[in-house]
Amino acid sequence: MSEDKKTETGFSRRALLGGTAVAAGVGAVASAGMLTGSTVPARAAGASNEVAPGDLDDYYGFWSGGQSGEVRILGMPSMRELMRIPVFNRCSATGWGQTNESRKILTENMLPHETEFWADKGGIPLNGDTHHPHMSFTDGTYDGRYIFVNDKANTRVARIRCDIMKVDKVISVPNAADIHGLRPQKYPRTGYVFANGEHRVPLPNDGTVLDDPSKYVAVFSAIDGDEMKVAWQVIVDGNLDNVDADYQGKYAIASCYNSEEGVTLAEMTSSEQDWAVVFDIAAIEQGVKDGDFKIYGGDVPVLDGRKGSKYTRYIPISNSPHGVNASPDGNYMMINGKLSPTVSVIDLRKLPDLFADNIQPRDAVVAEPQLGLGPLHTAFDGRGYAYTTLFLDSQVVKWDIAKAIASFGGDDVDPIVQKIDVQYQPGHNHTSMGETKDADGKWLISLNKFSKDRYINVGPLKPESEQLIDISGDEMKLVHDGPTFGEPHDCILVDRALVNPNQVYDRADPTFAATLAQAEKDGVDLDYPADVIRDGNKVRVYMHSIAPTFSLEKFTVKQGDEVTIIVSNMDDVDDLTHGLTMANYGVCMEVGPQQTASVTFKADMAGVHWFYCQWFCHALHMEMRGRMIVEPS
Ligand code: K7E
Ligand code: CUA
Repeated sequence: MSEDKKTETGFSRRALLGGTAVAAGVGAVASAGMLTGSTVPARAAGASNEVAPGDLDDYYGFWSGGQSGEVRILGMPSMRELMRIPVFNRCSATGWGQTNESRKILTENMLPHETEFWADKGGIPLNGDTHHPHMSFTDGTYDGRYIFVNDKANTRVARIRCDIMKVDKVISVPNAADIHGLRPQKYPRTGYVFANGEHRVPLPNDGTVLDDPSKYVAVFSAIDGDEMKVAWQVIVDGNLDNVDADYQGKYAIASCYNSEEGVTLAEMTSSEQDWAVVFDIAAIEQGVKDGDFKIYGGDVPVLDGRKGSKYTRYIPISNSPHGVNASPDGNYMMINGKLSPTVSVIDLRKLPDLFADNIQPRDAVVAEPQLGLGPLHTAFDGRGYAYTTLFLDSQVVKWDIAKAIASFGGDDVDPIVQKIDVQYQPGHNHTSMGETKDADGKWLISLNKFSKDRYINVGPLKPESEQLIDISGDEMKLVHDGPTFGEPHDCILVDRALVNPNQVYDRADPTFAATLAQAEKDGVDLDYPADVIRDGNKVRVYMHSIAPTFSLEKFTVKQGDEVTIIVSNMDDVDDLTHGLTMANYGVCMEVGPQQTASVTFKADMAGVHWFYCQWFCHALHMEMRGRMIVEPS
């Protein structure tokens, strides 16, 4: 950040906080942080998760926001919440869900029937149920490009760009119902994003088939993560819960907790055996090439992967398995038992033989350690140990993968190394870099569904409780309790060296390119506009902001006009965000440095209405405002 730019644009927020000397000092620290962590020594794991004031965290934690519909960024191991990324929700602070740019992203890939359904309901569903945030991979490890996340509530998948930490694509997944499990392809790269339609529904679900569950199907989708378009789908028996991809780029494996294909609780849990379904990616791609599919949902090739299909194999697993986790050595896939006290270990190297029918499905299972009650998810440290959450026992169990295999083979060895109590009833857990081949074995986070007495009472609705466990030594040690809101389900811990967001927007950023294209048509200055363009009863108000002013001190419209306000923030200083609130019109948006954002509303109320900058930016921030004068019609 340059001092010259600061003088051009007035005082930066930093300057306000303590004069130029301090500002320069803070700037220097901020720059060091940008250099992929190399200039700030990594703190020793072990003693504490404390990150002293002014020090930086070692990991980015990307947290699902659960029913809030968000994704959040936590600094780890401090567990400080650093940022919220609105995804499927309406965000009051940033205008996500209201700005034209965000609405374009949220609506452009809706299905035709959804567009029709939402037309008189605000245009978009503004709730979501995020479970599984995962970063894109290259060669088995995180590559810092994107975070993908599912919306179980409205069958969507979103992509977050890690350079600006904002969503750039949202797609509705046709044919499938209620996307739950989601994992990116790890090798050679992402590539595909695998997404499980959890609930079984008729295909097509258009009213032809109704209360006849025997005709419902679950749909597995492979989304092209570059194009954000469904590449192909496979229908399966049973339902689909969680999914993971291998490290070879050959298979994806999903768990099924309802092989009974029931629609009531009793029906769904009646049988002793469910299964994991294995998808052979190359065979499916060949099937698509050979035309062995039907088209549903517009243009999606849907293959039949039900029992007997060459595209899938069904491996019997005890009662209602849940989590699916690939070990970082690339050899095993853990299927977590849930209602069974076991984790079933599938040896991925046996899958070619399974698809060649040289072995029986159960022969692919090489261990099935009894770990405790309610195993849901498993994480890894890269040293041969696995860490499984036990929902009913409220514990995390550390176990030795090699010993589990030996004991399955008949050796008298106990794979269990240690059990540690967590507060309470954990779902997912996650280790630092643990879902990549670079699992570093430093930290484990347990995402607990209940917090009860762990925090001061905030009323009937309690926070979830994430607990940080030091796994760097021989023994697991609980070091920190961190509350979270909404039910996050899942998170990932990414080495900060792999994530390098921008300080300011690029003026050519595609998220507001359409807005600038319209500005160009209107003949206004793309960077420094101060124009009001009337187009029938549509009025486009172009302003730019440089702290502490908007380029228009007032503008006049007629009552009933459709007004679009387009603000370009020309401050080129990091952390110098402005915003625009149109008072009493329910309009508010973030405008980051070098960003353009716009919002459209109907100027129904005659009179004088102040717009103001709602993001503190300058000593004269309160004065950063202007008037919209609405002449009565
Ligand atoms: Cu286990 Cu939605 Cu991944 Cu909850 S899921 S725990
Ligand atoms: Cu600009 Cu506050």
